[in-house]
Formats: sequence, structure tokens, C-alpha cells
Amino acid sequence: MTSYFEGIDKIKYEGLKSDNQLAFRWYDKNKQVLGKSMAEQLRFAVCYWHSFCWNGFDPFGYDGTFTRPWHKIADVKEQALAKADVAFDFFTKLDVPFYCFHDRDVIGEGKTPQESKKLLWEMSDVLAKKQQDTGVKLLWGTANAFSNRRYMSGAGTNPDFEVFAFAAAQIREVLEVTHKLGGENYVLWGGREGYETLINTDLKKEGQSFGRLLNLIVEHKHKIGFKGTILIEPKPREPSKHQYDFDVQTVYGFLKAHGLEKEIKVNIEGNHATLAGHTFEHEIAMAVAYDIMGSIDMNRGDYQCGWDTDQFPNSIPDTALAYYYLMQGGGYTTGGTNFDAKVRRQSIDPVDMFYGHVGAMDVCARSLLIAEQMINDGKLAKAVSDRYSSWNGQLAQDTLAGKVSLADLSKYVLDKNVDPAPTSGRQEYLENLLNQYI
Ligand code: XLS
Ligand code: NI
Ligand code: NI
Repeated sequence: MTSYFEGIDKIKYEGLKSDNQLAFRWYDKNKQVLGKSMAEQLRFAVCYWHSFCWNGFDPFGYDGTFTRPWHKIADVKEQALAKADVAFDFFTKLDVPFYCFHDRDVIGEGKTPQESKKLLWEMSDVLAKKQQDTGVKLLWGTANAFSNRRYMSGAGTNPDFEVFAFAAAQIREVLEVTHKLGGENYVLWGGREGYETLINTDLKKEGQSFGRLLNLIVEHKHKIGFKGTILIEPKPREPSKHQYDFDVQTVYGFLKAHGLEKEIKVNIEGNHATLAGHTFEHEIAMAVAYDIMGSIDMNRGDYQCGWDTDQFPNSIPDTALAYYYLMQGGGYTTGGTNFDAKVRRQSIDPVDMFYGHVGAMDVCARSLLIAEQMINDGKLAKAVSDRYSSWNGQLAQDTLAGKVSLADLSKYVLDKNVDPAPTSGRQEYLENLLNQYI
């Protein structure tokens, strides 16, 4: 069998002297960084959908621009097999430890729920064999509960109970298949869990049914003994006008409201953060602060476009800050760095898929090294802790512990004639310090 990536060898680390664009200059998988190898810290994953399912279509170019041979295969099973061959060939040549998929990426949907279930389970045997042969592991699986027209008004938040039940049944299969394949996480991205217009929407009801669905998933996870992490991937909109899982802080509030804050964590995507009006590192730092940091969908948006362009990361300062906050929180446990990114639709050659991923892996590796320096140096962290040092005093500690009343604080201020002296936030100094690491 000839490879779709004929002529491209396994990508290797060649270091800074190399100008080979099909080699890593920074990603040296065995290099030790903050106590682990780079491979173990970064836990790279390639996603199935952007590289092997998308054909380069956009709203003005329905037919797509790519001519991937497997897209022309009409038979569902044959197409799935051909696609899996290419996918695992790519993962192996790129030398990534993980991959991610939606159920409908790995094999198309059947005519009935029963047929779909059968197809997915058959395909899971193929994937299990490929994982065994290549050593590539599953970072996470997810159910596509947004593409089919039945999901136009949502899955877990659909006004029609039948759709809710359908989604629940679909998620059950994908969760079990993920478990069977040794998946380390299970992701829920609710692309249509939101609304288009409030005038046909019952917000409260949709929140209740979505909360119920999450509880059902968590119950089932424990029932089948799945040890991975359930992750919600926040995004503020697109395709919904307004999505309920807006950002990390909103998701935390929702989890808390449904008693799930110890059960579910977040999968944070760079481009979703910026769509929500935040930086990537804001979302990561927020998740670390609330103890719900799970995994990352690594990509970037476009500074001028307000949509999810899913471009490969290429800004080292931005990515370095993302890893700095991730590593400050202890790094990944079950999560990883999944490239939820795609080449541009004019990048039609097989080799372009390598350029996209290889460059992105190097950006991440270099950023991780910068984060390591920042952490070992400790100057930034010290500046922050110094800024809050007055909270170490007894009265402040008692206040946090709930032992002090408003009247006590008032007495303290009045008795002592407290007159706080403002201190500089040192933003420019710290920005300059940051640039020294880059
Ligand atoms: C879309 C999301 C999606 C999820 C998986 O914007 O990023 O690709 O990661 O369903
Ligand atoms: Ni994503
Ligand atoms: Ni996205």
C-alpha cells in the first residue's frame, strides 16, 4: 500500500542547527523539563476531524478544496478503514503519543441508531488494533451531537425530549467506546447547547435538562468504571448565537449549581478563549484557580476575524504564558495538548498537514522551555505573592477564615485610623521581565 504521505519520513528532532522544516528544532521528546520528559509534559494529540474529515469546504465553497482520496469512497466502512490507515500513518510519522476523535469522524452514521451503534463498535476494534500496533493512545473521545439536523436546536438542551434521549444514547456508546480504547478523558463540547433567539427559548428548562444529562454521564462513567476525566469545552458562540458553556468561569458556576464541580473539568481551547473576550492564559489560570483544569485544545484565532479559525499556534509569547499558568498549576494529569487546528483551505498538499503540526509542536516545546525558566526563576511569582503579602497578617487570615465580622473590621479601621498607602502594580516592569524570558 502506498502511503498518502509518500516521501515524508518520520519527523525527528534535529535541533537549532537544522533548517529542515520537516524536523523538530525545539521538540526533543526525551529532554527533561520540570521533572518530566517533554513528551510527558506536552502530551501532544492530533485531532481526527480537521485533518482527516474536513475537505476544505467553507460557506462559499461547498465542494471543498482538498482532494483526499478516502473522501471519494462511498461505502461507509471502506471509507472509515482507508481514513484510519491515513490517520495512523500520520500520527506515527509525526511521532505524537495521542489522538482524539468524534464518533462520526471515525465512521459515518448508520440509517438507524442500531446500525450506527454497530458501525461504531466494529470500528472500535479496528482502532484498538491500530493503537496496539502503533503505540498511539487515545487522549479523548467525544460524541458529535451537533452536525446532524436532529441537533439543530441542541442535544442536552433540545426542547424535544426525543432528541435529548437520542443524544444520551449516542453519548453512552461513545463513552463506552472511549473506555474500551483506554481513552484518558471524555469531552463534551456543546456547540448547539445554546440558543438563537430568546423569544422561543426557556432558559431555565434548558439549564435543567443539560444539568441532568451531565449527571447521567457522570453516573454512567462510574458504573462502567471509566477512570478518565469528563471534560466540558467552553465556547461562547458559534454555531449557537449564545452558548451556555460560555467560558471557564461560567462552566464552573454551572457545575456548582448541579453538584458536579468535583466530577467534571474543562478542556480549554485557545481560540474559544479569545472569542469569549479573554486571553488563553486567563482561561487556564481560572481553571487552575477553581481546580477544574483538564486539557487543552491548542489553536489560535485570527486577530481580525471574530470566528473560530482554528489556526495552528504560532505566537511564542502567547503560548509561553499559557504553559506558564498550566505548569504553575502542576501541569496535566489526564489532559494533553490536542491540536484542534487545521491547515488553511489553500494548503492542499499532504505535506502541509506536517508543516502545520511540526511548527506548532515546536512553538509549544519552545514555550514550555520558556515557562520552565519563568518558574525556576520565580521572579514573576514572587512579584505576585509580594503584592498580596498583607494578607498574611493575623487579622487578614482571620477574616478569610470567617472569624471576623464587618463590625470588627470597622473597629480596626477606626481605632487604628487606617490610611492605606497605594503601591505600584509595576505592570511595565513585569512586562519587561516577561520579555526577557522570550
Ligand atoms: C469546536 C470545538 C470542537 C471540539 C470537539 O469549535 O473546538 O472541535 O473540540 O467537539
Ligand atoms: Ni475544540
Ligand atoms: Ni473550536
